[in-house]
Order: sequence, then C-alpha cells, then structure tokens
Amino acid sequence: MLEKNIENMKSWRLIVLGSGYVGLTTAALFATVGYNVTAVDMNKEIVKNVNGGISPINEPGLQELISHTVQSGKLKATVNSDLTLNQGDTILISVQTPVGKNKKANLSFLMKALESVGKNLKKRMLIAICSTLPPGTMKKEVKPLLESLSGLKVDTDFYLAYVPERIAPGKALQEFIESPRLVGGIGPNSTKIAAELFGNVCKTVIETDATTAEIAKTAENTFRDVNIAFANQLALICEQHGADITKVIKLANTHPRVNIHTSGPGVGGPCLTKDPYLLTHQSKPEDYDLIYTARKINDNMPTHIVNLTIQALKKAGKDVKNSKITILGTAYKANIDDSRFSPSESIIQKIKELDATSIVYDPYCTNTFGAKKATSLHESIEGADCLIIATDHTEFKNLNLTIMKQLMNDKPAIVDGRRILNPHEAEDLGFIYYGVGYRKKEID
Ligand code: SAJ
Repeated sequence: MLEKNIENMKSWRLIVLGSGYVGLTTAALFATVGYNVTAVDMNKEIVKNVNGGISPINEPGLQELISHTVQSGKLKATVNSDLTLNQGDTILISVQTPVGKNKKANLSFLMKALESVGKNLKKRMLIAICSTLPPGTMKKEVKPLLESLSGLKVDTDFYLAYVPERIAPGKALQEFIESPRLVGGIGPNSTKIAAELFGNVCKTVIETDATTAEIAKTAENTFRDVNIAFANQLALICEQHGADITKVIKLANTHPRVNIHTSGPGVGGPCLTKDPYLLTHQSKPEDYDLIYTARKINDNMPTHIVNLTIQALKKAGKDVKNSKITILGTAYKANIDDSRFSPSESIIQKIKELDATSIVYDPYCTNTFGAKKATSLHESIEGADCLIIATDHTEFKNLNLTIMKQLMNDKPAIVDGRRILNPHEAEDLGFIYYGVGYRKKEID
C-alpha cells in the first residue's frame, strides 16, 4: 500500500495551510516541480494577490515562481479551507506558532488548523507540519487530536510527520532546496512517505522521529542565541579593558574548534527571539537558566546602546534631552525589509523616554517604530548630534565620514552598534566614537 502511495505521489493534490513566508515558499516550490497546490490563508488580501500572480511578500525569486505557477494553473489560493481540505491528498501546515507575553507558545493557530484537518481527514492522507513546535507537541497533542477527530489510526490509516522549515528571509527559495530537511514521522511509514514527498524539492532529506526533529529545530536557533549572548558579554568585557571585540573574536576563532558569533545591538527577527522559549516551553526559567539568561543578555543590549549614546553625548558636552539622534536601520538584520522584533524598536523607545529627538533612516523598511522617518541618508544625518548604527545594511558600511562630519552638528558622536565603521578613521576625523565592544585605549 505504501509503495503504491509513493508511486502516485506526483498526482497528489497538495494543500498548504498558512500562506505566510514559509507557506508561500513551500506552495510555490511544490507547484514548480509539478504538483497541483492550493495555498490557504484566512487573509483575503494574500489570497487575492496570489491568485493575481502577485507575491504578497518581498522574497527574492518568489514573485517569478508565483506568477509562473498561477499562470500554468499549478498554484491557486483560497480562504475556504474546509471545502479545500476535502480535496487534498497531502496537507502541509505552516501556520504561525508565536510566543505570548508570558513567553509561552501560543498554539491556538495550529490547533484551529488541526481541527479542520481532523474533521476532513481521509484514509492515506499525509499531514506534514512545518511550523516550529515545542518538543512533544506532535506526540502529545497533534497525534491524539487528529486520531480522535477522524477515528483513523496514525501510520496505518493516515500519515503524520514533523518537517520543520529551515529557511531564512532573503534566501528562502535557495535554502528550502539546499538546506538538509529534517523529516520526523510519527511511525516509520509516515517518515518514509513524507521523506519521499520532500525529496522532490529538497536536495537532502534526513529521516528521524518527530520529537527528535522538534528538539533539533528549536536547538538550532537557541544555539545561535546563546552564542550571540556570549559574544555580547565578551563585548562588555572588552569595553571594560579598552580592547576591541572584533579583534578578540577574530583571534579566538582561529582556534579550529571555536566559532564565536558577532556581538551587536541585540537579537531580533521572528526566529531567534522565539525558538528558545519554544524549546523550554512548559519548564520554569530556573530549570534551563543558561537559555533564559542568554535571552536576557541579548534583550538588554538595546539598553547598552542607549547608555553608550548618553556617554558619547556627555563627552561632547551635550545633554541627551533635546539632542537630535539619528538611528540608521530598523530592519533586524542586514539588507532585508523585515523589522519584526528588531532591537531598533527598543532603542527608539528608550530614546523617546529621554526626551531626545529621534529620526530614522532605513533604505528597505517602512517601519519607524514611532520615530520621524527620513527619506535619505543625507536628510537623516543633517543637524544630528549622535548617530546610532543599529543595522549593518551594505549602504551603511560605505558611509562617507568626511561628508557626515560636515552635515552633523558640532562635536558629532557615533554609536556603532554593528561595528561597521573604522573607529580610528572616525576618531581622526573628530568624531566621538563609541562602539559595542570597543573602548579607546588611553595608553597603547
Ligand atoms: N545576530 C547577531 N550576531 C550574530 C548573528 C546574528 O547579533 O552573529 C543578530 C542579527 O542581527 C539579528 C538576529 O541576531 O538581529 C537574528 O539573526 P540571524 O542571522 O540568525 O537571522 P534570522 O533570525 O533571520 O535567522 C534565520 C534562522 N533560520 C531559521 O530559523 C530557519 C537561522 O537559523 C539562520 O541561521 C539565519 O536565518 C541565517 O543564517 O540567515
């Protein structure tokens, strides 16, 4: 029976539940390799755009795939999920699993999706969940719910697997195809059939069980978060000793088994700020204090940036109150238009509380977190007392310091949260330069 299922796989109708940036990437790629795909979302605007051949998100290459597959009839979108689910052979679930204010996973979107899936579950269907999950969710929640709603048995009547996404904004298509894809089934048949399906798009598929895949997925970003927290603490140590974090990390990383990440103004984005909480869901902070402490260290970096700003302005003989502070970048990382959970939000908020004037420039993002928006770098810098570099966009790496010096107020200050400028060049030109993990040595 399983062999027969796999043989007919290419004729399967795929339903992708949740058409955010993961769901749409999934839908467009499966449609491109020849599957009939229906992307489902409750947001009518997304559905309208996709059916018009327009990508609702700005992801390199996705626009072309969507317009091509919609035109060829392989991809369509709908808001009508119950009717659609009935017609599917495989349902891929990629709804959001955010963490709430209490730092616990909010699985309500997933549960709602599973209820419709469970009611429409037919024999031999494959259900693959791609959303990030707290460990144990597949076994303890998804499996029992689907079995009880459908009256069918997993791994014999229908197939169920956890296939976490591993794609980063800005390179989603390439990473979907090239990053090894973990496939953790609830039972060996489920693993095998889901691995076959994903092998049609992903170059490498690694078979495992659902719980191991859940832990591995959340461990990846938690590892990065803890590593960055370590780099951020090292940065503070460097500041204390008048050393430079960029040199320290470069030297330490010449050790063949050391790979310290980069310090900065804090950690943003939808992945690293969330996955540590999913990994430790249902535990007390004291049970896994390394992970929680790392989150706290990274969350505290925007405050450190603001403290450096206060110090820099003080050195210039200026009060923060009524100073004009320019923030370069609201995107959470370089060269993307995504500002979700960006450290800039907290920096801007704190500057406001200090009664300073804040102005923001970002070549990609429209979000200003309530600060005034400048439409050009020139406009943002003119008359500024201090410049905070919050995002390492390529445009900011090529700043012309001589021109900036002419545009800014007397005794201009720079707080380099990304360490993209040359401190010596800035200091030689007369800037008061502060950077994360950098303190000018008094004696060489
Ligand atoms: N950051 C640092 N120091 C570093 C690396 C990142 O401060 O050394 C900051 C970034 O500026 C950003 C945040 O951390 O604010 C997150 O950065 P990220 O590069 O990890 O970017 P994300 O959040 O887009 O992470 C995604 C993740 N992908 C998935 O969850 C599927 C992550 O696992 C990838 O490693 C990353 O993209 C990537 O490589 O682009």
